[in-house]
Amino acid sequence: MTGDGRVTLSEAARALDVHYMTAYRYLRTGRLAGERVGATWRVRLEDVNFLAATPRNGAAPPGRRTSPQRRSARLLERLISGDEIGAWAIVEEQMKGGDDPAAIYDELLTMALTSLGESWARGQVTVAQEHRATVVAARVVARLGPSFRRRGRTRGTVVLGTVAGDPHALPGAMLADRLRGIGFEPLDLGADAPPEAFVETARAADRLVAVLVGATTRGHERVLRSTLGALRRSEVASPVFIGGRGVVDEASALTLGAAGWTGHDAPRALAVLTALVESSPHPRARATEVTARGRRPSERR
Ligand code: B12
Repeated sequence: MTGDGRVTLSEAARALDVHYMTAYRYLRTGRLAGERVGATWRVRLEDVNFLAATPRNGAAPPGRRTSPQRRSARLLERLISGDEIGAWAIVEEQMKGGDDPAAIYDELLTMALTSLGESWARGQVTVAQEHRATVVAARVVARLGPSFRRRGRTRGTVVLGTVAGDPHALPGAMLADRLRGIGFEPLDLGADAPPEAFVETARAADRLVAVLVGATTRGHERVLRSTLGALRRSEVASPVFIGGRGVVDEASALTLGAAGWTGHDAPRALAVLTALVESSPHPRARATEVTARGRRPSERR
């Protein structure tokens, strides 16, 4: 063992009583986190001991689950390595351990991406690593997305997107899935969405409940204002909210002309939209009324 609590992969394989190639596969699939030092792999003895106590089906034994911080750190290592298979193995392991896709998004992925941003800001992660990590995270989100699908009639459409000039696409993609998970039909415009894209999509939406305009970085006030202005001029009658980490608080959202603020995380945004539809005496009728230019869909055809 080295002085820093790490062992070589051969030592880890012996401790786990598996072939070296099996231990290597654990590395490749993310069951074991490792770092390459020259020609050899080093892994933390603590992780080896944890894996040794974990049943072979991948589920952590009751009472032996690692802390959320440790789990998101393991995921972040896989993201930064550009290792989609390993990242997905960690997600699957969490789901076998009882987490649902919403928890994977709101805790595991959000924590990993937040600490990616902090490491980038401290200069500990390069721009290349940040890009690789984001691509793998996006692929994980794409794989998890269909599990948020729900049967039955939806609670109405929510158009959402991130304003022109802001390249962050994952916050909207993750929020869209979370909205679908509680029964809304999301129409996600992705990142860098121009005002006209919000207008066109909102006007064509069936049973539009609300439009959510987002910013992940600060300094987008001017374009937030112009997007809201374009929606107002086009007579989209549904409420337009703004949110995301680039919008400081409710007061600034209201100052910019929004109907309200959806906050900095998915649970708050879901609560705002749920309150919106539940506060209406006739949510479905109301959702039908708030179509583009104040006309019902039948009148537009
Ligand atoms: C990945 C990433 C990037 C990628 C994005 C690629 C992509 N395809 O998405 C790239 C590399 C392009 C990038 C670029 C930049 N980034 Co960046 N990035 C990140 C990082 C690491 C993850 C973002 C993410 O996906 N988060 C995951 C989700 C879950 O985040 P979330 O905000 O919690 O999302 C929830 C809420 O927003 C909420 N929500 C509530 N209401 C609403 C409403 C709407 C409409 C939406 C969409 C969401 C929403 O729902 C979401 C789901 O839970 C963050 C770190 C972080 N803390 O997030 C930095 C971060 C956001 N980036 C940052 C910065 C500074 C930049 C750059 C300006 C850097 C630069 N100087 O070039 C540029 C932007 C350049 C520009 N043109 O503006 C800073 C922002 C700091 C600030 N306060 O403004 C952060 C926080 C990093 C840091 N710690 O400093 N970035």
